[in-house]
Amino acid sequence: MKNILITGGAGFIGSNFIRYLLLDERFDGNIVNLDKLTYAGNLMSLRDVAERREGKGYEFVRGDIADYPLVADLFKKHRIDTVVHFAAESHVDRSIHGPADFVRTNIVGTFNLLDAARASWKSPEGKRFHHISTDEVFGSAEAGTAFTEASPYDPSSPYSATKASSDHLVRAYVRTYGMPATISNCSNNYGPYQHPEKLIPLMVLNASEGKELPIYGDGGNVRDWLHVLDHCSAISLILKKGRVGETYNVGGRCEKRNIEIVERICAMIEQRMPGRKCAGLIKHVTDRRGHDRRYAIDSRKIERELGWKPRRSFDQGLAETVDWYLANREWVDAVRSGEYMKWIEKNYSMR
Ligand code: NAD
Ligand code: TDX
Repeated sequence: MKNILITGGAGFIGSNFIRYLLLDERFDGNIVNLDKLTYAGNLMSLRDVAERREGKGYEFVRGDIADYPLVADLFKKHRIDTVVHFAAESHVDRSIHGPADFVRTNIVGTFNLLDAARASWKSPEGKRFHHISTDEVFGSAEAGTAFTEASPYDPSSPYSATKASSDHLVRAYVRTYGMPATISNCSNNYGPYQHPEKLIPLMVLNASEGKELPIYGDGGNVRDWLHVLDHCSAISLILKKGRVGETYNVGGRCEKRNIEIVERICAMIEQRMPGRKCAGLIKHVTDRRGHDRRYAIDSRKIERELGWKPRRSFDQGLAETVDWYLANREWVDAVRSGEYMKWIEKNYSMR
């Protein structure tokens, strides 16, 4: 792991992963962060890192993973030996309203990266392609069951169908071309730098601003929550010790109903903002189409084979996350405002 191409490193999990690597004193590799800076990518999430490390083992490139010449050029120029592929259109609701970008980035983009790696890597020795995927590829889990690595794929949304498709491409490249690849399918992440379109940051910010808290359907849908830094530690372990061709499921053993999460956030906001009353803000709205009822991950394989364990309890992680969004208004305002995109257009031309 010397010259790492990280795709989607300006997004939620990618930016946390880059910080995770660069804060580790034992890490002596070089990182190229390739990100298109869509509405979901935000360089402010890496401002501290860039100030200290830009040009010193860290480089940002604004570009599209679906642009083959660009990707091939980066492999060559930076002698890339490792890919950690986060870049994706990631929001289920957006995929329902406009699936085309999801097909382009999640399927064509992943294909491009695989093909550029195939063309560039003459031998699999010392190379690794790690593909970040999701538990949503398995569809909805029946009560009492949890997804294993052998669970059948049964995606419900255009988002999860495109992620499933990209997983299949990665596996096909392993079997057909001997691509030294691994895949991880992770459950719902939470933590700092997550776009406020997603449940937890949306509810924290709306509750703190006295805005409505929209719960899809009856609020009984269950997600399995994992702190983003516990996901980062899983990815790092897979890169170091994971077996080529294998898939690892990563989850928090932390199933919660959406309504329970929102009620907890309300209680935390009321505690932190005396006078604010949140219960009346909860509003049940029309359900998401194709809404999976429950996700649950069985992560015994990564625990057993690689010794991974999540370190943060949900109580502690959620409280820290609520505090982070309340303390980082500058980041929130930048993500929400069109001014930020104008600044990006001015300072970062597309490669
Ligand atoms: P995100 O939406 O916060 O970030 C995605 C990043 O990819 C953004 O910075 C965006 O600008 C970039 N991007 C989008 N299209 C691109 C393109 N064509 N070329 C280059 N860059 C592009 O997403 P996230 O929540 O950080 O998710 C990262 C990965 O993890 C995704 O592959 C997602 O499917 C997977 N995942 C996410 C979760 C979760 O709970 N957030 C859980 C499991 C798996
Ligand atoms: O306003 C809302 N109201 C609501 O009830 C939003 C935004 C969400 N929800 C519900 C839908 C889901 O049951 O909350 C749950 C979580 O929703 P999201 O935050 O949109 O996440 P989800 O659809 O579960 O997908 C997330 O986890 C898996 C990520 O966005 C995916 O990229 C990842 O693969």
